[in-house]
Amino acid sequence: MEEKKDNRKTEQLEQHKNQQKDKFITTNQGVRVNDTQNSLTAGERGPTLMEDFMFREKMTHFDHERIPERVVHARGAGAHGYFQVYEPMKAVTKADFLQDPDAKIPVFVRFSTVVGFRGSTDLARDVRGFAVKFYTDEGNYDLVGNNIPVFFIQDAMKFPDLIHAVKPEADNEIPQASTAHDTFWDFISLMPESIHMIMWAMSDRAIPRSYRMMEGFGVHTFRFVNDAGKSTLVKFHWKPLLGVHGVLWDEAQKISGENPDFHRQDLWEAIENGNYPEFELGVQMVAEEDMDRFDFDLLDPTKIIPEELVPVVRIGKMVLNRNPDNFFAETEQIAFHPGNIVPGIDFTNDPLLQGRLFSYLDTQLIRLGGPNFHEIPINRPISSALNNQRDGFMRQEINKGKNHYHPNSIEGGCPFQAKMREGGFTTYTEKIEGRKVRTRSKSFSDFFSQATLFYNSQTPIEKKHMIDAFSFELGKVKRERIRERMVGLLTQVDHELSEKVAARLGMDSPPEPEKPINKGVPADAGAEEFEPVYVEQKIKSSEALSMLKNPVSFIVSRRIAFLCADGVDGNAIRNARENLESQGANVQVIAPHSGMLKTDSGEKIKIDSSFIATSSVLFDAVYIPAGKQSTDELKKNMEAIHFINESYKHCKAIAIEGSAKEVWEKTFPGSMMPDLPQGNDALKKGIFLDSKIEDFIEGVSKHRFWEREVAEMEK
Ligand code: HDE
Repeated sequence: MEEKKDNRKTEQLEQHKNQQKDKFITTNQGVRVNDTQNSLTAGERGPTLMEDFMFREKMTHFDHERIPERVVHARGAGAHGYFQVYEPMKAVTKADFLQDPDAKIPVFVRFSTVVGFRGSTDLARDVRGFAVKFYTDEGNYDLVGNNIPVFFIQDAMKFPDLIHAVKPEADNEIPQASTAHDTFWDFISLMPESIHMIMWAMSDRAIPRSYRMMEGFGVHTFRFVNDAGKSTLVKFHWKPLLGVHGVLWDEAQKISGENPDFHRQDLWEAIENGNYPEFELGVQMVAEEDMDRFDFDLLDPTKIIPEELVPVVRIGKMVLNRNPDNFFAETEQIAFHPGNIVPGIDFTNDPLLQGRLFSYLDTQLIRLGGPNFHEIPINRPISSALNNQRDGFMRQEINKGKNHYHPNSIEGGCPFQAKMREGGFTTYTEKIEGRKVRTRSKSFSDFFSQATLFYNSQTPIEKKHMIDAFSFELGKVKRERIRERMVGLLTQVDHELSEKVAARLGMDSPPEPEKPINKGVPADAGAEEFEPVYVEQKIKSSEALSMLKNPVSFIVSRRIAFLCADGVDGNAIRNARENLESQGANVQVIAPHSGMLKTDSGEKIKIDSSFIATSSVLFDAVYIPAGKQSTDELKKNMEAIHFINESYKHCKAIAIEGSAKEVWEKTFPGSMMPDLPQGNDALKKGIFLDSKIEDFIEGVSKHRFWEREVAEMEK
């Protein structure tokens, strides 16, 4: 029974799959094709004939192969999996998929970048989309989130402006998949409400190590509604079991060149190797009557609820365990929509969410070519979809009978409307009164306090990365006045931050602004356009906002480069490799040439990549085995030296064994030599000189040795 529930979407998709094995090529009309290499011509060297239906069909289909890419989130990667709730959530929601801990609810997840085109790079500094479609018994539920819990703007009306500003510039379509240009920062510098999100976007959250290692957030406040019709406000979180890890910006840029598909490939390979990505679903729940007890408005999507104020309760787990069979059919054609909800979940009046509820259905009509996109296999619910909607481009369903209206008597009134007790969706009966106005609520006017909270919550190294990010991004901005405005905004977040960024941009340090701190939003807030207010915060720093204060160690699926050359110590390489692989690490042998490596005892080992075909930035750690001849060759190899140098700079664990120490010395001649570990402090420095393999394993598990960056800064 359990297994059956898990497989229902897969089984549904199965009906649409075809197998080519042992089959003939046919036309789309089913006629077998005897030659798909040559067109039909009048004589061997004559013109192609109009009647060549095989050629025309093949070419016409090809000519129409592309569909418009998503206007945002164009580049993505997807996976199938399932979700299981831990305990029935009956007390707060009647949603059926959140009741039975034995039920595995099929899901499809699509991770994405926002800005770049479909063919852009995975490692752009960008927000990541985190969209989950739950195929529940009560219909599809889409949780269309991001890996950052807030958004740039408060009202959907500004979304087209935001996206125009961030996309490549209008005249020359430069730059690709990047925020580092004038139009983006021009817009941001004029939109102080965006500054909280900007702080997140300039943090290492925006350059994740992997889709498997990032959080997801529903962003808006939603509602749970229980059987009694009682509503509880809810914020959704996805917590990755591997923890949240980023790469360095220098690495991100290099990965973009070395392997623009880095995240896509990582996700695919993890699933192929059985290292299924896992995320816990967390909820922050607030009783409806407590809605107004915060320093900010729960309807404002530029605000988080700090976890110190409302804890995240983990209510279930999602496991991604199957790669798609066809990228286009599944990952490209999947259509998400925050308006796809099920009984037990409902919306709030967040003006960003309200606008999204229009946009997603609308965008699918152009992207997927008509109103029947719900019939595309990946979009079909596993519960049946039945109504009086008819016709339209590419209709798949054959609706029998005369009836296509309601009410009707000729078919006995079928299909029926479902009462609430029969599972019919009924909107939460929120009481609303008000005038029609085109304005922003005053309760949305505190733009800076949570940006400051975010900055204050970071470790020094995370702050450094943010300062670097601002310096890079604004360093690419050509117009002085835009940089000045941005630095001006940063002074409102944290004066020291703005001073540091200003110094890196060669600008004078702006004075510390007056920030009259209010208890609550004052009555005249927002009287002037863009006039921010500052509200005293209950908490000054939140542990949950820092990636480094929440470390999770693991070695499974970490990529470790073994740098070798012919003559490497065969025993050493075998032992280390076996140890690491038994822990689930992904060991790759890198050598000056491809093919086979000859060890000191003449044994042959398969080389995974030559130096020229790979790069240090594609790995998490480095191991340099002993072996006199191998050491002598690596010492002379500039690519090997560069590999080690860069791995050190990027704070990775490095193991050096026996004679390989000479390669290390060649990498860092004279005073360039980093301090080597003394006694037992290898685990502090991340350099494992003839260390026990257990120590190296622990080091790799730590992800990075950021302390090294601090030490280098202090030098
Ligand atoms: Fe989206 N967004 N968005 N967005 N969004 C789209 O829908 C939009 C926003 C998010 O993998 C589009 O099918 C508006 C917030 C994800 O297929 C489009 C506004 C959050 C994905 C659209 C927002 C998101 C999209 C483009 C402001 C996080 C990719 C293609 C009012 C909570 C889903 C499409 C996938 C995609 C509109 C803001 C997440 C145009 C108007 C906030 C993960 O409909």
